[in-house]
Parts: sequence; structure tokens; C-alpha cells
Amino acid sequence: MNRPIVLKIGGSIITDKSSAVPKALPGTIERIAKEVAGASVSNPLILVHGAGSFGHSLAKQFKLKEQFDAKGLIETHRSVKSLNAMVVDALVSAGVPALPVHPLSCAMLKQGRISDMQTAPIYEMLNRGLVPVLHGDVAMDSMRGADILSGDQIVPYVARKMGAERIGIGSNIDGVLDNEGQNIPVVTPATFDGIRKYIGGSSHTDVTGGMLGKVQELVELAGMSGISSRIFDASAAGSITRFLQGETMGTLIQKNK
Ligand code: IP8
Repeated sequence: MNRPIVLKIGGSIITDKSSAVPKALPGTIERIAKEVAGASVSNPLILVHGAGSFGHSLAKQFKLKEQFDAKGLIETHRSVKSLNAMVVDALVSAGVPALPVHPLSCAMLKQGRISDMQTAPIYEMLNRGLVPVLHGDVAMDSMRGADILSGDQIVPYVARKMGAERIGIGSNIDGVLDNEGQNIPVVTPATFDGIRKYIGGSSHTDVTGGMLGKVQELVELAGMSGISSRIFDASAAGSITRFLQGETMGTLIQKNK
């Protein structure tokens, strides 16, 4: 089996993240599904999507980062699961052999970090030409009862365990920007400290850290495993196709030269 590509689609792309109630963007979900279906890449693909307005408002409302709340846990999982079903349905309709993988059911956290995750089913799906679709979720936590599990944490974990070839993070901005709003083409562990002050959190309700959290996880991964990531603007038509075909776009995060 070729080494997989892990692609995360941000919640800000597939939902209206400014909405206080869950609001999907079906046209965009369909466009992305068609681009995935039409891409000619020989690597197996693992998809991860963010929670957007299906997760962050509920997580905040029930204070899920501060306290255990069974009702909040259930409501939030049901909500992100419904977004996942829309994504999987759109992929299947476009001809992609996609299957849902809910992190709540296969991951265990300790103090908010993944301590264990059952990835054998993901491996076997890839082996059989299927496309697992994971998502930002809530998950059980051995110290806190439960916590939020961001897709941004799932991506590097799964990429490392599956020996990914590369990672794509489809965001709503064109990669990492400097203090003048200009794209920074390459970030390495050596340059990260100098640019972290430019990187903001999220402009909307986001309980998992926005852009800084994303970049930090990916810089660590590049440094430790040599797996490179590309953060790119996934709101533009054709962007998913371009990423999958390996084009230069957004910001490349890679190990030190
Ligand atoms: O949007 C967050 O996942 P993310 C998950 O990938 C919840 O950071 C439930 C808010």
C-alpha cells in the first residue's frame, strides 16, 4: 500500500462558523466531495473534518473544556455526527467509497491529549480502497471524564501512526500569514518561534485554538517524523484538487533543511 495522504477540511469551510446554531454549507460540501472523487492520486486518502458551528458553540454552551457534562457530551457528539453524515453522504454520492469513523468510539484521551486510538480499522479500510472520514469530536478522558478532541490533534496522530506521505489542512485563509498579511511559503521548526507572534487564534467561537494550535501540532510532527503539511485556502473552487495533485500553494510546514 502507498503511504496515505491525510486531508483535513476545516469546519470554517463546510459550515457557517459565525452561526450560533449548526449551519452546514451543502454546496461547498458537494464541491469538495466532487473534487476528491475527481482527483487522480494513487495514495490512499484519510479525510478529517472540523466541527464548525456543529461543535464549537455547543462545547462552549456546556463548558465541555471545564467540566464533565453528560448531556453536553451527548448533544455535541450527536451534532458533529450529523455533520459527518452529510460529508460522508456527499462523498458517496460523488462516487467516493467513504465510511464514517467517529473518534468518540475509538480514541481515549488523558488530559485532553490522545492516549490511545484504535487505528486498525482505518488501516484495513485503506487497504481495501475505502476512505475513512474522521472529524473533530468529543471523547472520553481518563482524568477529566470527557474533553474536546479537535481534528487538529487527530490529523498528526493518525498521520504518524499510518506513516502518512503528506498532510493537507484546508483552511479559510491562505496558509500562515506574516504581520502584513502576506503568505509565508515555508515554516520549519527552526523558523516557527520567530513567526508564532503573527499567528492568531480563530475569528469565531473556537474551543480548540484556531490557527496557532494547528501550526504548532504540524511543526512538531515535521520535526519528529519528517511528515510535511500544507495549509491552504480550501474555500476556492479547485483547491482540493490542486492540493491532492501536489501543487505548491499556501504554506508548507516541513522539517529543518
Ligand atoms: O473543529 C472540535 O473539532 P475541530 C470538536 O476540528 C468540537 O477543532 C466538538 C468542538
